Amino acid sequence: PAQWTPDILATLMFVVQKGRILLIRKKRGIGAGKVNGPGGKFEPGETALQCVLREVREELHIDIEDAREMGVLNFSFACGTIPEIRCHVFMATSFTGTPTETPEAEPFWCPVDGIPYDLMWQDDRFWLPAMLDGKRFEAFFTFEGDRMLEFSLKAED
Ligand code: 6OG
Repeated sequence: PAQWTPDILATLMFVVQKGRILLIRKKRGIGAGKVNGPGGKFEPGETALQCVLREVREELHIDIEDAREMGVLNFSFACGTIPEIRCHVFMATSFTGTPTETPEAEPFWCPVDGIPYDLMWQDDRFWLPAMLDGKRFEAFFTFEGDRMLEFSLKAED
């Protein structure tokens, strides 16, 4: 939908290094208890890149060196009381510091061929494999609570 405008702007970061991906168990906020990448909501005046670098620093105490924006995820919720979210998704291969547990997130490395999709938001299995193949993408998802109702995805060939 071309005229769709989100209530919340957010970001996600996936660091991939030596066949492994850096994921978190999210301890609070939207999706607490789920596995995801680090990330979060924009602060006023921030760009997507500034937001994702700040969020990764706050959540894991590392500084990303080569962030690349790969795609955009748009989430709407059927109940209408949860705000609609547009999420800019980044990848990187290089960072400084050591991924450290914080009150927001518990980091862990996972083989890229063993991503625990059953512990993640239901949309991730549809776009994360394409992104890991280097494809750019945009997708729209409708959720009812935790349950994905429908989606459309455009990814590069
Ligand atoms: P904070 O509460 O941490 O910002 N997020 C989602 N990620 C996926 N993969 N699927 C969803 O399906 C999501 N809804 C939200 C975006 C929220 C964080 O949670 C992500 C942000 O990184 C509905 O400030």
